[in-house]
Amino acid sequence: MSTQVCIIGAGPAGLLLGQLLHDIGIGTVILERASLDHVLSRVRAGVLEQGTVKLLTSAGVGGRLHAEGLVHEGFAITGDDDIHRIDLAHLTGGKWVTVYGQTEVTRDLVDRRADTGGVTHYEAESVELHEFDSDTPYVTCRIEGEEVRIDCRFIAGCDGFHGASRRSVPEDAIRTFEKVYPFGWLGILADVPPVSHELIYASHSRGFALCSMRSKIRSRYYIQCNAGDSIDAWSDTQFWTELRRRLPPEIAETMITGPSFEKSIAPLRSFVAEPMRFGNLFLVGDAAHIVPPTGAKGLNLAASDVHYLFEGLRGHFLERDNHLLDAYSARALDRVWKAVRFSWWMTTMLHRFPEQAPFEARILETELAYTLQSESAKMSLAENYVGLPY
Ligand code: RFL
Ligand code: PHB
Repeated sequence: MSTQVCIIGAGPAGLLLGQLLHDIGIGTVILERASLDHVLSRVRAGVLEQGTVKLLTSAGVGGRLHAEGLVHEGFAITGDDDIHRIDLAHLTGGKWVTVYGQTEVTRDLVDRRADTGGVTHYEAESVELHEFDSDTPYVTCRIEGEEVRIDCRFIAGCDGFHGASRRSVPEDAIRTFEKVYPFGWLGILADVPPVSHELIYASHSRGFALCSMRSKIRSRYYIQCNAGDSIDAWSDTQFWTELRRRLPPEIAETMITGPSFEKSIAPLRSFVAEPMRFGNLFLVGDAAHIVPPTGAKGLNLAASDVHYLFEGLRGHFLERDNHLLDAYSARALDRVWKAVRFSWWMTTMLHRFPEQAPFEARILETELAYTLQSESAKMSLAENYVGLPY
């Protein structure tokens, strides 16, 4: 088998890159370790920047997104008793975000790839990358018990944090930066109307909570939990009780609860690998970087990486011009680090850290108070939340 770009991973990064390339006639094969059912059942991000929506639209998957996505022009940050609205539209000169689940984004991309005849191999086992420091790299794997070799010009490593791509780079060629936070997020999905029509980021003395949604009848709620907590230790009743306690009483009183149909715990970490190019292998999305979900940036960063790589590959194949491809790593990392900083800042300011020194605790309280009082601090928050331009 041979193709121009072999893409490892059929998450949003791999599928979006694959579609953009396919639509301008550049050949791609996507290799995905999991089954299609598994890929379509993962529940993750919910907030899309306008740049992400634009890119998805240009990949031909804007239909359902524009029809069903919820436009949000603001969100709330609450303390133990107080509620502050961050008016995104006002603070950014008219920008907004769209609430539309990653599960739906993935489904739309999977359907579009099938409709346009793109090749994706699911349940590809033992994916290995070879000779990507040459102009004739190749990927091997096992598909339905058969050994397969895919020759290509470039490899796009879109296989997430635990994938094979980053691990195949020699240790002395890569530098990594990591911060693991001493807590996780326990998240649930439930078919109950959201407690508010906008997202609520709750910075409570008992710990952080987030009220988000997937639609007008489906809520996505999170609470900060201990890093080592087991999911079995959290019944629905315990979850709802704790969530209510972390919201100002006037909001908690109006919350409608019901059985959850998805419940999981995500660890929180910041991670960056540099550079994002190794010869003819490019790392894209979570394969190269992870941010804690507090700033809603992970999927959006995967999209901006895809944009930069797509521009580079288009230049190479259609215009015989490599300058954007050569600039990929630097352009992507510039935006990545700004989102890493913002996500770290939101996480640090809004969560409660175990065993925190009293001085640090007061500084963080003051950081939040200042942010909510100062128009320029709120403008900076809003500018980053809606997404820096690219
Ligand atoms: P993915 O989605 O992890 O996809 C990688 C794909 O590669 C496959 N794979 C392999 N395939 C072949 N061979 C191998 N050896 C392979 N190893 C892995 C995997 O099966 C998978 O299909 O990475 P991608 O495409 O870079 O996308 C990144 C996003 O998924 C991620 O950044 C976001 O979900 C993060 N995130 C959020 N991002 C936002 O922009 N806004 C949000 O509101 C938001 N909320 C969240 C989040 C992530 C969360 N969790 C669970 C970590 C909320 C949560 C709770
Ligand atoms: C979500 O809806 O899953 C979500 C929303 C905002 C975040 C993180 C996750 O910051």
